Amino acid sequence: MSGDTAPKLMQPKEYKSSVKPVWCPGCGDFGVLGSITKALSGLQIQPESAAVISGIGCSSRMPTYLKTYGFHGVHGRALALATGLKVARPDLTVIATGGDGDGFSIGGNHFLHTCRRNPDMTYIVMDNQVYGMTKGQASPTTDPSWEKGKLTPCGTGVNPFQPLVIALASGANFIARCSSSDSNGTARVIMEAIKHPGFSMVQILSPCVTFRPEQREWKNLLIPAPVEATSDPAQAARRLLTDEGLFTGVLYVGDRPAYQPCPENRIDSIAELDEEFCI
Ligand SMILES: Cc1ncc(C[n+]2csc(CCOP(=O)(O)OP(=O)(O)O)c2C)c(N)n1
Ligand code: SF4
Repeated sequence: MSGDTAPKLMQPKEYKSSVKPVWCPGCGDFGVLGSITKALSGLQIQPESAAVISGIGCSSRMPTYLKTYGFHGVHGRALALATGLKVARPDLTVIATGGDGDGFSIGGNHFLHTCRRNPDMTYIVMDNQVYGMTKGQASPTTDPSWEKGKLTPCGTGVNPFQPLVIALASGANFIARCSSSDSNGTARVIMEAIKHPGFSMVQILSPCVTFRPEQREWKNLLIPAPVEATSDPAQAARRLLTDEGLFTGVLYVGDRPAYQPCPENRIDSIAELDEEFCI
């Protein structure tokens, strides 16, 4: 066979776009960008076969820095956009990316229902327990005792949102936690998440060195999960509720079938779509 027709072997750096990240030096999101490119290269997904969709936030800039298709959308709406794309183009590898504010605050309702719907896509949340882009307000995952939030100088006083417990309870089929400081380990988990059929939730603890400099310590606190992933939701719930958010690795893998749109409702052309909206 002529080498001309074989797909090009892609190295991780070839998935990066020519746009230079504007993240603060030392931001954990650099590590996540590296892990995503390693995962895409590891699976040899061609850039035109993948789409990375985001909302708004520092972490949501991710699609700009990748050579795949991408869409930097509206705050909190990455999962709605990504689900629509996956339904219309099931052949694409769809990855949604963003932050804890984008995903669990304004996007919280979409998060619940995407876990429930179980479309075949991967959701990467760079969790830094703060709104980085808007200069340091508390987010849903902020510890109540953090007293440096711009709007909460006495701490939030409310329980933090536990994204993985909520993902499990809402029906997510693949649940993992990673650290942005473990580039290769995180790349391996992202590869597993992409290969897993259904909604894969990957929380990556990714320090905001500007507004939460103490998070630089995370790399010394995180513990690789000492057990294999479980397929028993009750066992996964016990683990997630007792690990204090510090275990990393694939923590739960279920076998619920991925969402399939009804073929009878399929719309293949803009003309058909126009007709749908005619009144
Ligand atoms: C509808 C709307 N509301 C609020 C904002 C302001 N805003 C932009 S980014 C952001 C939060 C970002 O935090 P997070 O998603 O955790 O990402 P990070 O910047 O920490 O990576 C907010 C509230 C907006 N852009 N649009
Ligand atoms: S503000 Fe925080 S999250 Fe945003 S780029 Fe800087 S370090 Fe990263």
